[in-house]
Amino acid sequence: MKSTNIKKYTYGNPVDTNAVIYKIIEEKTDFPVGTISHSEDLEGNLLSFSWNYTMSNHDMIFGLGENVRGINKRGFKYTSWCTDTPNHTETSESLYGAHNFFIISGKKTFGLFFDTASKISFDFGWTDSDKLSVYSENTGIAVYFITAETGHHDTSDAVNIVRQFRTIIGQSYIPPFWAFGFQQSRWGYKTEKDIQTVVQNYQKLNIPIDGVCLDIDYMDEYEDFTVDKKKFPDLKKLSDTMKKEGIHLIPIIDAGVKVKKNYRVYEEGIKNHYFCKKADGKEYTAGVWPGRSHFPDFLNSDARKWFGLQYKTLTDLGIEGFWNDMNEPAMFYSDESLQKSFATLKTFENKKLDINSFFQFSSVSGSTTNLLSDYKLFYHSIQKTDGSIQNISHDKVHNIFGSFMTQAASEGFKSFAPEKRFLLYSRSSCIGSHRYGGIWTGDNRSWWSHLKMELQMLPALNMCGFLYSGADIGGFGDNTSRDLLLRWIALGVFTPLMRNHSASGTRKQEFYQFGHPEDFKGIIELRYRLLPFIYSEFIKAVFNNTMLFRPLAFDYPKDYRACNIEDQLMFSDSIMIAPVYEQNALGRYVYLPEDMVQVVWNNGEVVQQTLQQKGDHFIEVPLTQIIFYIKPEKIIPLCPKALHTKDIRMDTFEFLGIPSKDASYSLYKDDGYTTDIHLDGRITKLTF
Ligand code: MIG
Repeated sequence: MKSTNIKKYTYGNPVDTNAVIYKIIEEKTDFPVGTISHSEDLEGNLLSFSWNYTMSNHDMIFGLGENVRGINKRGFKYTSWCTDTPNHTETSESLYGAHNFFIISGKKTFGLFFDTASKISFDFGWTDSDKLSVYSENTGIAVYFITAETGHHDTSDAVNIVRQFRTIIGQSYIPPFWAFGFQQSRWGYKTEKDIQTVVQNYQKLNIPIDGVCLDIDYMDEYEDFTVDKKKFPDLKKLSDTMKKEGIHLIPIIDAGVKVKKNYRVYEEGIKNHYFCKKADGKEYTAGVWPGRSHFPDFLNSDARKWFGLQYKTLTDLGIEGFWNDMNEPAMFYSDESLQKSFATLKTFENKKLDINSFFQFSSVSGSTTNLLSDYKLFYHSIQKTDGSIQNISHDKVHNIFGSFMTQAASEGFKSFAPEKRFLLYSRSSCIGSHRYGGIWTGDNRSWWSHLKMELQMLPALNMCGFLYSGADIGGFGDNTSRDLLLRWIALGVFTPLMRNHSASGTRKQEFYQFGHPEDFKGIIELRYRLLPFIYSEFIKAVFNNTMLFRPLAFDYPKDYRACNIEDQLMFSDSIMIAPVYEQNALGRYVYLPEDMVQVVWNNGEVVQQTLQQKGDHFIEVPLTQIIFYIKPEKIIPLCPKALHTKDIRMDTFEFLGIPSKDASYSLYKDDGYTTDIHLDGRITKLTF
């Protein structure tokens, strides 16, 4: 790609992460901003790399995708190291993804993408308030420096920089239309009967729904691509019947393959050397849900192709959507880590423990999970473009493992059903996998702070190409509460992935488990009535490389107040959302950066539309309500009520916004199912 605004600099020998699909000529000059220092070994591999930059007082930092803390990421430190971290809090430095793109906005505005498969850390003024530093080691790194084009028509330099970045990383994944419907999930649905009961309960209450997830219990002994016949005697029949009623079943696939004689997937993987191996050439074994397991080498194209084809065993049963789990990869224990633990435990035996040694002792058995020492023990075989094979230890490519599992599934679908769109979302991800699937943001908790965290994370995910995404609504771990769930779906109305999911052992979280389920119904109904709009905006964002969710700073760069708003988001080019994220809140303060139409949705209908003036307002928001804002010149189409996406009608609309003869909406329509997707000729202009 010819661009004077994107410059690429390479240090060491980077492993191909498959993040950037446009070839950008490497610069030989010095890095244009800040200072880079790096050292290499004799083979040119990176030993260390750092970039240091002095920030100006008002510089803000946006990006880094899936991470804790605010929309403006300044003041804390973050580490890209894909981690199974169900108990994360606001001081957790690593979550499930590795999304190394951010924008510094202020005195100088530019974007940076640190393209590496390995660990990298970002200190955004944590150690020293005006110092920004990025540190990495291992093999190599490509750094992309992006500045805004002159004379662009975007609302801000940040929007323009994101557009350029998204162009070089390639088009984001598009799921089928039904995937924009509501999905109900729980780790704990064990049998066909459980699934039918969930669906019946939703149907009884006339709450719209389009999907139910199957968690690990549908499998036979947690073996990938098997079905437990005792619990699901005829999955094909179940799936077909459900589909007729407008419900898709969405099974989970885990990264680890059970070590078990005569289990086909295991045997094929062994025979063809598709699993990751140790230095001694034996398959690496770690304990995950199936017990002792091997990990497919997703970085090896033959293994990847093989694994991708396995999904056919389930698509042959009528399945059209999947979620990929445990692909950081999470490891509960390994032979090695257990041995070490046992050995250490022995040293405590028959000793009189004092308080220090007691605490050392009690931490030993819990210290076997996700160890760097384990990640160093197994290898990937990557076919290089010149035909040679590169064997590389996992720790050096850790952050792309989950991403390449997503790619495996996607390439599988493409090979056996090239014209069909499948739903796919993954727990672990890296920039690059945004082209192959969506993500959910991993295990969260039924905490108000995690609702707010999702709100603040959404624009950063969009910057990095992840458009089909969302958090576990209601919270995965811990017991949810009715008010938290209601507030959370009020945000979920706008997230492309809208899924209620919870962990086994927690309070049941389906909407019918609470009093007055009609309150939930009223909110889900808004989602369905907005779907033609949400879908149109999603597709436009994919093709135009724009963000569905933006910080106000991106739309009102000259408005100092707007730039510092941390709890409101722009959605598409017409809406501003201001979710409530606090317990027992009567409502909240909202800042309007310009005059906007306030829409009040209550109990399944629009009850008020009023023009509100630029400035600060306190709005009361009862639990049954969603309040959002439309820009004055915009109108939003609402389709008639529907219980499933298949029943959504795109021929009659009501409109939200101020009626005027000039107002129109550009609706995108397609079949929702095939991979034939393009904007040309598919846009209808809707007017009042
Ligand atoms: O160690 O399959 O994030 O959504 O319900 C837990 C059981 C494994 C983690 C996933 C979660 C899923 C759960 N899995």
